[in-house]
Amino acid sequence: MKAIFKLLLLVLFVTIGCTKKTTEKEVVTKPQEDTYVKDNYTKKEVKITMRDGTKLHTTIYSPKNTTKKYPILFQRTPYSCRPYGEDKFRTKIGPNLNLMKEGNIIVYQDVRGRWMSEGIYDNMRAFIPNKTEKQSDETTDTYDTIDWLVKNVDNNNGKVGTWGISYPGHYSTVSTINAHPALKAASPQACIGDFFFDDFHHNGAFLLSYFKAISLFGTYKDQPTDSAWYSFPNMKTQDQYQFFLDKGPLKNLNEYFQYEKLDVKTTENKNRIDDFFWKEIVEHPNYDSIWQSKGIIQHLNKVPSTVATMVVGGWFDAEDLYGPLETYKGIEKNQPNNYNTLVFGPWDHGGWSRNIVPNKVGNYYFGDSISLKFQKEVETKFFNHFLKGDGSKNSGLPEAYVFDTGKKTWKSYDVWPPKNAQKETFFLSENQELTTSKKGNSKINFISDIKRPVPYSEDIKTVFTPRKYMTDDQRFAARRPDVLVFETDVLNEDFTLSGDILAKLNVATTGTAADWIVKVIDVHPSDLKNDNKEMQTHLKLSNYHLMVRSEIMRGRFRNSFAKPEPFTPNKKASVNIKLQDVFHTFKKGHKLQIQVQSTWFPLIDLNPQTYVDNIYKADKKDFKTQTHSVFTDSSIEFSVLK
Ligand code: PG9
Repeated sequence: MKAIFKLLLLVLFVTIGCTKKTTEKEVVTKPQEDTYVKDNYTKKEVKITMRDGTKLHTTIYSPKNTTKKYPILFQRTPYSCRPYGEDKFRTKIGPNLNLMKEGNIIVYQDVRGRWMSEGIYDNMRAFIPNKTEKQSDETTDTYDTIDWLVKNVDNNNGKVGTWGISYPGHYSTVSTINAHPALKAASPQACIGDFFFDDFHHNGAFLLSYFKAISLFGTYKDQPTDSAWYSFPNMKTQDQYQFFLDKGPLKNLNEYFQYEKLDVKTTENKNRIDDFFWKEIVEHPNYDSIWQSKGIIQHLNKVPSTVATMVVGGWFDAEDLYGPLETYKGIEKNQPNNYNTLVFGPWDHGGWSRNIVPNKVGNYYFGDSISLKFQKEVETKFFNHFLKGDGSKNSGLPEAYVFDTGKKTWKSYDVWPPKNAQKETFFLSENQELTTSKKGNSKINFISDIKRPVPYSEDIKTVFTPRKYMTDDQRFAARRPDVLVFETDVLNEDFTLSGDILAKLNVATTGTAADWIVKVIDVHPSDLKNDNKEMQTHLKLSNYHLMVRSEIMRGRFRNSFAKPEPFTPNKKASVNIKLQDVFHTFKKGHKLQIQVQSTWFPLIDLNPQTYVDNIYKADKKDFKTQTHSVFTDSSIEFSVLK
């Protein structure tokens, strides 16, 4: 009896001890930093009036130490300046903790039509050329705000920098266009370039995986509010693949975008859409004037040389990859004398801003403290040079600072892509070979079964936006009959890709419509051991099929994004797919593999595989299983670093 009592006591103490230790641990590590901002900054909230009279809510954090002057670091956002109230403080402000602790004036603004700002929101509001004096767009809202800030905020040194990730990154790009003279530095990061190629669409194909995010940007409001006015659809499942497969045609999702519950028995009600963003997506399936007017890349010929830019992105960013790459290239092309630099690292969406040691994307580990070093040695240096330093072009930072995701090392180049990158063509040959010599002209057939589309991930999950899949192991796909696989022999030397990739497919289909997906994969040797403990248990690094890059082309847009066209059944057709830049060494002992497929579900919505004018309005009867073919004179052109 005594022994049992002793044992129970021991168990009790151990339990309390653990709990106590945990509690102590939480108390000890409850960082002083949680109150750092409140202890070292004052906070003001102002409504700044734009030239058309609209008032935008702006939050200003100023260092309490007023013995010196500071630059203004400014972010415009649709995601709110929360917390609201001059007595409520964020725990972290600014691009990173280094810049927060050094002391800067840090400003956030709710963009027009969002949260506490007045006005009506418009996604990727189009730039208005030849504006009248009172006409406003996002460039003038930025200009008017900067003008007010430098004239009214105490202790500012007259210099402004903008930064932001994703949508805030887009607004940083916008800040450079016809920029205010006080704007000296801008760092658009994972910046949206164009919603027909970023986020919601890839080459016109709809990202069904963004379904939950639509109402965040499409729920109407016409009054300032400090609390969320939108709600997210409740899918009532963790298995999005099954949910969307069961839902069928996209128009069956309209019911999730009706504000009040309607009697959806009537056809009119069933198809009614109240969400203005979903309505915009449904009514504009092609790259028409609506989407074209919203793209920001076309306006990068209006970035004055007074603004230094540092564009930042992640090689495994599932949301905005087109945007940062095209923004950097657009400024290079249009403003060749500007100070314009690029940083691309082994990150997913916004990974460079995280204060964590192990840098991983999904199952794949790239190293420790990569984001922390970027923040301290690159991002902080960039802003200090142009906002506190001499602002010359000799910043000490490279033109292109890029991470080789195969070798897991940083490289600096004075141009991106590197000058010594050369085009090299490989053919998708018979016997699943990927060879530099064209072999014959046969074709490989596969059945594209719309009832069993190729999953884009093995995970059973429901996402707000896609993220992890960009480095997911692709073995599960390689073993499906509707995924064509082409691969090199085991490489006998390192093989480095640096720049974009162009897949030139020659295809046919028994139908009149099809999607084409190409994936570039690094097949790892089978004798590799796991190098990070968080790898999903069903996976091993041994023979890991790392996806390095992937892209889709909705076949109807193969010749024009504005003027779609059907395929002629069983007639050979060319489909070219540009895959975004990579910087990846396929190491000796690895293999380079290409996968080709026609469904990628539910990352992308299902193509009916029979041509309809508007897939968002297609009926169940339009969806048909078809047989597709890939001809073995198809090829893929790489940018190879010699
Ligand atoms: N570009 C990202 C996004 C846009 C729209 C919907 C969901 C995500 C972002 O701003 O994070």
